[in-house]
Amino acid sequence: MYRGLQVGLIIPALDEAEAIGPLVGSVDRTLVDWIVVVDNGSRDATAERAAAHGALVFREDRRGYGSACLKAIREGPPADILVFMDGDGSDDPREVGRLLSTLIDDQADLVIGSRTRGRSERGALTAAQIFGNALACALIRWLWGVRYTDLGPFRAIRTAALERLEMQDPDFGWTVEMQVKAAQRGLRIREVPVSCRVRQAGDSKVSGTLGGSFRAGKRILGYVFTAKGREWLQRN
Ligand SMILES: Nc1nc2c(ncn2[C@@H]2O[C@H](COP(=O)(O)OP(=O)(O)OP(=O)(O)O)[C@@H](O)[C@H]2O)c(=O)[nH]1
Ligand SMILES: [Mg+2]
Repeated sequence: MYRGLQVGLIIPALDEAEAIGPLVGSVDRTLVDWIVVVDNGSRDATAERAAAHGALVFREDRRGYGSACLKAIREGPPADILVFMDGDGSDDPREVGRLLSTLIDDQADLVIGSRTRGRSERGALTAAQIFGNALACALIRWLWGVRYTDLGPFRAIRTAALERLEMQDPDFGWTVEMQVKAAQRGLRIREVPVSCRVRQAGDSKVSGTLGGSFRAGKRILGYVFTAKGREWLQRN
């Protein structure tokens, strides 16, 4: 509960057995009412460890980061505010309070945790990730006039605002979809610096591999151009 508001934390996780327990266990439960870990068919003990540390565990058979988030939004307990965070320990749960206070104090609808504005541990962000993020943010600024500095996973949003976004991307287009739609619909957007650590254990599924980075980059840039194209078609 944060200043009388119900807060839910959503963590998509795939094969994060080593990192997920300590991560879930270190969340300040005076701020967060419930934690949902969405497991996409992990082959390790991710689900058991998350549950043992107090998370509700959902299973989603449809693979993908966005599918997991959508499952939690649809089936999670009620909340006024939803916080999203990765399951590999890269984001620091101690910074949840900073996202929440900015959301409330600045009367924002969406608060993005910006890793480029915060302090990143050496090696936490790859060159491809930094370049891809900067490019996507520059495009969003050019096309919609909203200035973001990151597409990081760590973020907080009011549930009512999220419903207006009608999120759909089942994969790694999820974060950019939320930010583009927030810009299109004129949500009140803020950023706060967050720190970013090297994943605490386990294997990378995205930016740690060349193929993963390429797929995510293609999906993100593809989303930006498609969104603009659709907007243009609707107007003409
Ligand atoms: N539910 C679900 N979670 C996923 C899937 N793929 C990745 N994840 C989770 O999404 C988060 C981001 O994936 P990572 O592999 O850490 O990607 P990254 O942060 O770009 O790369 P790292 O440098 O390894 O941290 C992690 O919490 C993963 O467990 C998926 O298909 N389903
Ligand atoms: Mg990661």
